[in-house]
Amino acid sequence: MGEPTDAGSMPDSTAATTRADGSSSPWVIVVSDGPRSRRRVEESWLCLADGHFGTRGSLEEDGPDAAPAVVAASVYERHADGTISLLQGPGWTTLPLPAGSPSGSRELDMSTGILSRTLPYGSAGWLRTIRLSSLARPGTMILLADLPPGYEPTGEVEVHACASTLGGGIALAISDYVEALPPGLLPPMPGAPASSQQCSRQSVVRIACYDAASSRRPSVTRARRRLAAARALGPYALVAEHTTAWASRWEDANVEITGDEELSRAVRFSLFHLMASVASRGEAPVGARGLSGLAYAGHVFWDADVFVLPFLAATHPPSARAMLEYRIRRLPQARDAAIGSGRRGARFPWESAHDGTDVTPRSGIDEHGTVVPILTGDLEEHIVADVAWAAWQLASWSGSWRFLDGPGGPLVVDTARYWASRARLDADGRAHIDHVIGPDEYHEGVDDDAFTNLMAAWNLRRGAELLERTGGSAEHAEAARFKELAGAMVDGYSQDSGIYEQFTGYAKLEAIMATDLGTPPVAADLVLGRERLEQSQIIKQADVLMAHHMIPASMRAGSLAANLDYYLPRTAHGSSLSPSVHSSLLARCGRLDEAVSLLQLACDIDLTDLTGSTAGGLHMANMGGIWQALVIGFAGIQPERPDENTLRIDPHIPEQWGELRMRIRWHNRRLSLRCSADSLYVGCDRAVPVQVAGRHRIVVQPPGRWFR
Ligand code: IFM
Repeated sequence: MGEPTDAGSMPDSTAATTRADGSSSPWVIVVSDGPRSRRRVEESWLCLADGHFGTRGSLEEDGPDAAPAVVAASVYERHADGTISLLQGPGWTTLPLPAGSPSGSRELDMSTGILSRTLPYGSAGWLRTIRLSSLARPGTMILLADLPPGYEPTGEVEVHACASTLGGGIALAISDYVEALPPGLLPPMPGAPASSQQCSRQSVVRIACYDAASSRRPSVTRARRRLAAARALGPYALVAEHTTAWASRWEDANVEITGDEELSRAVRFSLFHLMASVASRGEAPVGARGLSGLAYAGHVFWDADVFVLPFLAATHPPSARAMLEYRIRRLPQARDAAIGSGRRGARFPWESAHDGTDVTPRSGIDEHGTVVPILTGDLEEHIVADVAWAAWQLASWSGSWRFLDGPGGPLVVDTARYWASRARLDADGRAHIDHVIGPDEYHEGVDDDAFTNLMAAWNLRRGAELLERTGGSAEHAEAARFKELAGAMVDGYSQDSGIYEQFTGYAKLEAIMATDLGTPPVAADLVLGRERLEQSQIIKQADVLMAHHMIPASMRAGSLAANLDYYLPRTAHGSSLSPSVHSSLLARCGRLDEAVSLLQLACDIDLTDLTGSTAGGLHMANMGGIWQALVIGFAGIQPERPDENTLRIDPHIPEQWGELRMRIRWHNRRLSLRCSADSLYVGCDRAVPVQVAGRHRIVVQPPGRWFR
């Protein structure tokens, strides 16, 4: 069984979208201070991160109550029971306000990455704060606030360090001082006359600078040095460089649905948190909840490679490259794992943390309090091909072989070697992969999971290509073996039905439909119980359909519609990874109403805490999936090879949306697209060859042109 299911409890939280005066902005999430029971969810929504450090959006007075305050990418700790999770570092956001202060509201401006707060307070009438985690200078955080009565800033630099049992840690140098801030930095004072808004006011200026390291002591000196540099710059310049950095990220990544402000805001909420969660240099491990919470212990799953990475490959390639660097640097452990299981090549772990060994928990507690084994660490092997796919994605969006011919090559070739040693040939020469778990974690230890086999065959073929590109005769011989094996791989496809059987024996299981259990998303394991569930056709998330989503060119021509008809009704969406992928596929098939409603479901997962799990952090894979549904599904763009010389665009846009507008980067070009039900505009900064809806092939010259 996989780890505890994502779907479960009823929604009890909704991020507000309008302010008290009724105004709204498609760039702003407004959160009125809610009941204490919603605080943990609000902290996830309002998390601020810079790719390296994440600070949950706890209230200033929440103090030690907050869960957790600050985490740093790749800084983990080992607990007494041997489990490994992200280390919680010292916080920087506490102010001495009385807990239970009268309720105010907070606004996360996603265009600038600034979280502001206004609350009725003391004799001054209001207290305002703003915070940011500088995108321009990672590791530097700023809090500006009206001076609370009686507050004594330390003026001194305080230093805190928090050591991990794994040898690493997080260091903080922090200072507070009081300064008369120029108007405009803090939000306007509600109800105050314009003349008073123009006054400078005595304010708290807090600057907090971090250093972190996964396996050595963090450097307090470096944190102090960062602090000195930030103090020398001052709050005005720090805010300005941060907002400029966010503006430049949105230049390449913005998405807008012109006829639907709420959907635009929900999509941007996803993109904002994706951009904030991934560093642009070095290595970037992206946990299932990014830097916004501790659920899944901050471990890295296929969520990163398959769901998050394509968005970055298409909008900010340095971050996608940093994510792959995380995998590249852990190839030695993946090679050891392959050898340790009697295979060759590289076997990436289902869950990983700092050092690239497998950290998947071996057991969990079910809803009856019984200890149940968790088998995903042993059996969910498709992660091996997913990593190769991610490397290929970066190359396909960038239109260059350089990464694959260089440092990325082993991610594809060594993973192919793993499959070559993992597959079993039967007496008829057909290749099988026995005893795995596919993306559908409701069925364990199955043989010939179609997704796993199709991805393994895809991986073998791509590995062969790279060997042929760069190798000599030994490599050509190995490539020939890879291709032969890929051709022999069974895929469960039936010519008669047009359906891929999810795994051997799936068709004979009890045909229960998801709607028999409730309205998806349904935690079918809780409704049916594990034993009955395993004997049923109910699936947790896209499995065969996941292959249609990721490697459409490898699937039998025309097979998507029939498989969607067959598998969608059997899908409980018991994982947050599920709705967006189905939305994407439905859009490709022109089933737009259903596609829109699953896209909405995906947006609701965090914004309404749909499954009761947002308190543990935001669902990064779902957020990446939302972008993929829009770009791959609705706009119909899916680069599959580095050497494709034409950008294929095949939009399917609902009438009610008006235009779906998006910025992407493709083959070193910056593109801006406007897709509607009956027209398409392609804007570009350099000439770009495009093929629209499989028909026109034309080279679009800057600044762009319309297609109708
Ligand atoms: O990786 C996912 C998996 O596909 C379903 N269960 C949750 C994991 C982490 O998000």
